[in-house]
Amino acid sequence: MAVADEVAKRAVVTKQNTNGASASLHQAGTNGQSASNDGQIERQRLRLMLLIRRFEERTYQEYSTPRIFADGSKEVKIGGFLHLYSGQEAIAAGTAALFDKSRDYLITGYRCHGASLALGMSPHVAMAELFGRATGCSKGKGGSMHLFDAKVGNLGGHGIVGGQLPLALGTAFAQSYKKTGGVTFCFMGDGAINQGTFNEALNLASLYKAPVIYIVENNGVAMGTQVERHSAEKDLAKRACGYDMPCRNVDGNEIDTVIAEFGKAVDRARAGEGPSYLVANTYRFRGHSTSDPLKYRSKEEAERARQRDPIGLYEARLRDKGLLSDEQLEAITSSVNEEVEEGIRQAEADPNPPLEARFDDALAEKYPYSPK
Ligand SMILES: Cc1ncc(C[n+]2csc(CCOP(=O)(O)OP(=O)(O)O)c2C)c(N)n1
Ligand SMILES: [Mg+2]
Repeated sequence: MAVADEVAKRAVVTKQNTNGASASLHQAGTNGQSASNDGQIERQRLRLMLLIRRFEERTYQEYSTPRIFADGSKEVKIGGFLHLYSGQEAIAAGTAALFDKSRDYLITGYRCHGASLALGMSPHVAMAELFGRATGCSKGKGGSMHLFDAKVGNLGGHGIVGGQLPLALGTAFAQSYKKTGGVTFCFMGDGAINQGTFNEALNLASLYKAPVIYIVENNGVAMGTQVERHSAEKDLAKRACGYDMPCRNVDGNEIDTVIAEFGKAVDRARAGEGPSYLVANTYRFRGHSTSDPLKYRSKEEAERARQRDPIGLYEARLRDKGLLSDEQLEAITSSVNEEVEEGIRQAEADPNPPLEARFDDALAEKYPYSPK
C-alpha cells in the first residue's frame, strides 16, 4: 500500500476514533500545550490517568473474583498472567499528549493496558480482550499482554522482555525510509535493558538516525529483582551513553515533565536528527503480576512511593493553578467510574469467539497441532 494511502487511512480512523473512545479525551499532537487557559486539556489528562488507574484496580478485582454460573459452577474471568500499570500512568498519559495517531507508533511490553487506554482504546474493548471475548481488540485471543490497535499506531504489548526493541527500530526505519514524519515510542522495563536486543537496537537506531524514542519505565524492579541487583551501572540513563544519542533521567511521576522531556525527543526525531533514550523513573504500586506476594518491598518504601503518586501530584498542581475544583474532580471521577463499569458490564455480556475461529488470524497457514 502506498504510504500516502496508509497515512490517509489512519487519519480517517483517528477522526472516527476507534474502539469507542471519545475524540476530545485523547487528542493527538497537543504537544504539551494548553489549548485554552481554562485547564480543559489538563483536566482531560488527569481524567486519563484516573481512567487507567480505575481500569487497573477494577481489573484486579475481576481477576480475583470468579464468574459463577446458574448451576453453581465457577470459572476464572481472566486467564493467564496479569501485569498492572497502577503508579506508572503519567508516562502513558504524557506520551498520549504528544502522540500523533495518523503517523506515530507506540510499542511496549506486557504491562500494556495503560498505553492502550491512553491511545484511546475503550475500557469495554480492553476488558473484552481480558475476558477473552470476540469483541476484544485482538478478538479475545491475545489477552492481557497483547492489547493492540494498529489502526491508531498501537503496536501492542509484547511478552518477551526486550523483544519490542528491534521491532521499534524496524518501524522507525520504515517511518524515515517512507518519510512519513512519524515517530516510534518504544516503552520497556528497567529489566529489559539487560537484554542483548538493547545493544543491537540502540546501536543501529543511532547509526540509521531512526526516529525512535526508547523509554525505560524504571519502576525500580524487574519481577522481584531491584535495579541495584540487576544493573552494574545504577544510573540507568548512563546505560545508553555509548550510542551517541541523548540519554536523560526524567521524573516519570510528573506528567508535565514527561511531556516536556519526551517532547524534546519527539522534536529531534521528527527533525531527522535520530533517536533518544529516556529513563522515566517511577514506581508500580502493585506486584509484578497478580501472583506476586511483594515480599521484597517494605511498608515504608510503599508509603514513600504513595507520596509521589502521579495522580495526586497532578491533582495538587491543577488545584494550585486554580484549574481544578472539588466539583470538577468529583464529576471527572464519577464519569470515569461509570465508563469503566459500563465497559465491564458490556464485556461480561459479550460472546466468546466461536470455536471455528480458533485458528483464524494465526500466522502459520497450517497449525501443526490441529485436532484430527
Ligand atoms: C526473554 C524473557 N526472559 C524472561 C522473561 C520473564 N520475565 C517476565 S517479566 C520479567 C521482568 C521484567 O522486568 P522489567 O523489564 O523491569 O519490566 P516491569 O515488569 O517492571 O514492567 C521477566 C524476567 C520474559 N518474559 N522474557
Ligand atoms: Mg521494572
